[in-house]
Amino acid sequence: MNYTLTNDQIQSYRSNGFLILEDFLTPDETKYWRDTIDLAVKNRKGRKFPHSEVKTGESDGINDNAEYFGKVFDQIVNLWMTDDKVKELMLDKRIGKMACQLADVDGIRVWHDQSLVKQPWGNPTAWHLDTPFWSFEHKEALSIWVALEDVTLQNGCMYFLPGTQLETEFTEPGIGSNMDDVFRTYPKFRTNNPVPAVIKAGSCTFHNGLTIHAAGVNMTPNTRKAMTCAYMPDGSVFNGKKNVLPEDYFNSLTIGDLLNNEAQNPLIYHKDWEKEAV
Ligand SMILES: O=C(O)CCC(=O)C(=O)O
Ligand SMILES: [Fe+2]
Repeated sequence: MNYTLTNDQIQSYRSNGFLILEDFLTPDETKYWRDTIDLAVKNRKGRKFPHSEVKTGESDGINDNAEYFGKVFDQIVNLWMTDDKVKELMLDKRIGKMACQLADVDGIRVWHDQSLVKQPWGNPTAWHLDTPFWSFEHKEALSIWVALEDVTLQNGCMYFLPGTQLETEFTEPGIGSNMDDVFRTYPKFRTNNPVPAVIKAGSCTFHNGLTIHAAGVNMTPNTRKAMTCAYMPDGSVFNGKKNVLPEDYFNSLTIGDLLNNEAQNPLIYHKDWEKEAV
């Protein structure tokens, strides 16, 4: 795993709101990630969340229009909670450190991971923001998106609108069937040019959850498999939204509570750990 970031890469992430990292994993690591994640997905038997019976493709209270959204991708959330090998991959502190360096924060917690498989002929992923869905508000929340197969213009690569993270907000434009719905909230970005992230298996992207992004339609008879993990800066507090939180935990929270439950949002890296190691 190439987990070192140059200053140029960090600066590029800060101004553009995303970063493409070629050859993040070695070919052997890529195969291990793909095999491990395939098995963990299989064992979930279509269950979208660890704590409910909702199946991927069914209405989940987060996205409306299940019929359309079910064919955007198969979405299995928090695989780390149901598979120890995925847990080892997702809680890797080297990745946590990268996330901290990009976000310029002291510590980072897992918000949720998700396996995203665009099936053959899968619908495109409409332009959207991530952070407005989540149960906390932090301008530096971010995600890693690891390609488990070669990702091309044909099979549904990610696209980013550079710099938009500096001007978007936490209000929830949602994600619907129309590619351009987000521009009703952000008309000024309608004429911006997107950057596609065509990457080989084992390469990855990072993006700020406030960067407007999308993914293309899968115009191939093959899958497009990606593994992603969303990160919450340590110290973030509950904003009242349920998102992926299990019912019991959600009901126990009051707006303003620190989201520091290790079983739900493990801290995977903190700057202080470096001092302790010395
Ligand atoms: O993989 C996709 O189609 C979209 C992924 C995405 O929106 C994300 O990782 O935030
Ligand atoms: Fe997203």
